[in-house]
Amino acid sequence: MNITAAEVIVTSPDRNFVTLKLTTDDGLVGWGDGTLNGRELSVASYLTDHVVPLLLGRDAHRIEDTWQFLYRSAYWRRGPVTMAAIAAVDVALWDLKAKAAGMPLYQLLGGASRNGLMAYGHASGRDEAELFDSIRRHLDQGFRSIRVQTSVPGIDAVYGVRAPAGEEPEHHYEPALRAAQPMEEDWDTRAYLRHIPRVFEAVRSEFGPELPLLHDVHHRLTPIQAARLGKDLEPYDLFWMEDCTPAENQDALRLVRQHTTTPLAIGEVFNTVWDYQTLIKDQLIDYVRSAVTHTGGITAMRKLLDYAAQYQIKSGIHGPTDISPVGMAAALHLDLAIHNFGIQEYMQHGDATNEVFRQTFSFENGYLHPGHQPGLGVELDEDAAAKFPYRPAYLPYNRLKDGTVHDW
Ligand code: KDG
Ligand code: MG
Repeated sequence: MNITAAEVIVTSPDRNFVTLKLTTDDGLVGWGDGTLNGRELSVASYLTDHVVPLLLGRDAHRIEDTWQFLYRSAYWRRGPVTMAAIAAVDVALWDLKAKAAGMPLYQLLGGASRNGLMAYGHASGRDEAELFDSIRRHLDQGFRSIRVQTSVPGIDAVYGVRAPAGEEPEHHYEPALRAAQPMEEDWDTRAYLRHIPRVFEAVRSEFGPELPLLHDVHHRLTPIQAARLGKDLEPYDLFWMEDCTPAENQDALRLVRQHTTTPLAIGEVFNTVWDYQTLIKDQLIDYVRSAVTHTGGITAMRKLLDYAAQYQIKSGIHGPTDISPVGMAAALHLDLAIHNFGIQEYMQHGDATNEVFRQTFSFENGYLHPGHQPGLGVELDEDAAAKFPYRPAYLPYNRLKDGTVHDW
């Protein structure tokens, strides 16, 4: 099964996606996701200019060898662009192998370890009434675990708060706004730390003790501030507190951990197992948040999650809408096969994205399933993709009241 063609497709239905298409001499087609939100064309170039020429004529069955070859022959290691490009190749190869075997990918990864994948949705509101409505809407859609984000008095624009249903399409709050410059948002740590525990107190008293609740701090706190928030949230029994502090310095999480029993999730901006070495070995976290798309694909994620399993650390694979349906499907097959599955993030894509990416995965009663089609179960419709050309889009960034740039 040799690779005869490799092509990078950049399309922008609701947002930009970078997709790798591999074709083999058996006539099979495999798809990989290389989308890196806000920096999409760098991965497209890495693939087109540097990787595609190396793939032509290679045996598509040799997944591990191709992974090692791309990782080591580049000489320059790690980094989001490289690892997203390797992920695109790796996932496309797994798609091909599973199609060649006539099996859904999870069968090649060891078969199903469960019947479905508990998914969490994103509820948010500018005030309590909007937040409660959003939670109810998500419960009506079938979600049984909910991420809670709200506006904060004293902050004009906060991460993760979408306009209520009816005012804008659900997917429209997306942070990668189609602007020529990154949007500026503002941040006030003291206002945030005062407000968030009150929000969770209100949500718990309205929705009861059972509903799993999650919260994303989005890298904004110092370790001691994160420790305080974790302690303040303990009465509300969170499923996890995500990205409470930036973790280039992995030891930062040690301080948070010493102060709170609120479970910690981290890793959506990481791209290799090395970013987790201390975090996992010293049991400083509870959930691994990497995306298959940003962490070298199925091959690398499987190894990372197996390492985490030795320490009773579970998966919480990144699944916002900047992961394409191809990347989502890869996550779902892996989730189904591994033993240490925790939860899967699920933000539904918009209609235009679903028109470009034909999917077979399902969401019922709070559980996702990748479906039973051979391969990933997602096919890109190239005619539909061509209707949505690339448009530059940046993620927002933050400034403090005095004008200092802050983590977003
Ligand atoms: O591209 C950035 C988004 O993927 C990120 O902001 C989403 O934090 C996120 C999440 O938890 O889904
Ligand atoms: Mg996050």
